[in-house]
Amino acid sequence: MITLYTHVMSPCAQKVRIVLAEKSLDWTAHPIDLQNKENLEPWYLALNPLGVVPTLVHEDRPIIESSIICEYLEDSFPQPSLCPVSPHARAMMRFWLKHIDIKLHPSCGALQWPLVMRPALLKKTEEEQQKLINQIPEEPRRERQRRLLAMGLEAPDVVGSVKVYRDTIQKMEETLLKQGWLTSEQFGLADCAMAPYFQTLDQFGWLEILDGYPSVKDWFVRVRARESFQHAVAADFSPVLLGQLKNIGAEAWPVIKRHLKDL
Ligand SMILES: N[C@@H](CCC(=O)N[C@@H](CS)C(=O)NCC(=O)O)C(=O)O
Repeated sequence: MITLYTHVMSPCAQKVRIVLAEKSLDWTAHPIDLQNKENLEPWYLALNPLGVVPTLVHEDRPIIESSIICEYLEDSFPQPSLCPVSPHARAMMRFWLKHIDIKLHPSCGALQWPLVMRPALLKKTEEEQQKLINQIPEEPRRERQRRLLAMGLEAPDVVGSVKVYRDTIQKMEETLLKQGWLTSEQFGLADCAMAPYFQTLDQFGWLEILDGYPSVKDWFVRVRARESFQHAVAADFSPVLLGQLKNIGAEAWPVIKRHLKDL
């Protein structure tokens, strides 16, 4: 009944997988080969015209955009609830979802894409590379990928992305000093949506970025200990894959650290 077009390392797909696990829903995974741009093939664009993962298909209807998918799952399968009760907490939930969609996600992409996707694209001829990039439907994403392909972590996008991460962590610390989870005392959709962006830091061995933010550190320890996270995210990272990611993360860390110092 539920199919998720997904990729192991996609934070947007991971957040949906966490929600599916929190709700103990059965679903089928359809992995999309992002390294080889299967997401731009006509059959996939027919499902998701933006050419990105995830796409959820439920009762033969595709739903796109990860935050919308999460809210759709909450509406369709309300128990156990991941939505806070009070109007203020619900507004905060939407604040976090929006912040993640428009700021943190592109920033995570600017840090992860050069390390994970760029090497596969660099193996193609320049003509093939540009042909694939030209097919990306949205201009900002297309031009950002062009810069990241050309310059890797030296692209101008990277310093701004490190700042967005740092500012997000600061805002989370202020919030988590007052309450257990991002929107209330209950784990909720905002926590599900935020968790993958810390998986990205963790997989590259960059959790030092949390030094000085004890509440955020503790939040991530509690997120990581949840069965949903273990099942929907951690289980997809084999020791071999984690070893590779830690190595490329360690190589990149001096650049990230330099940007952090410059903030
Ligand atoms: N706003 C979208 C963003 C989805 C997105 O950027 N997905 C990435 C993986 S995390 C992707 O499919 N990238 C493929 C590409 O850029 O070519 C959502 O929330 O679903």
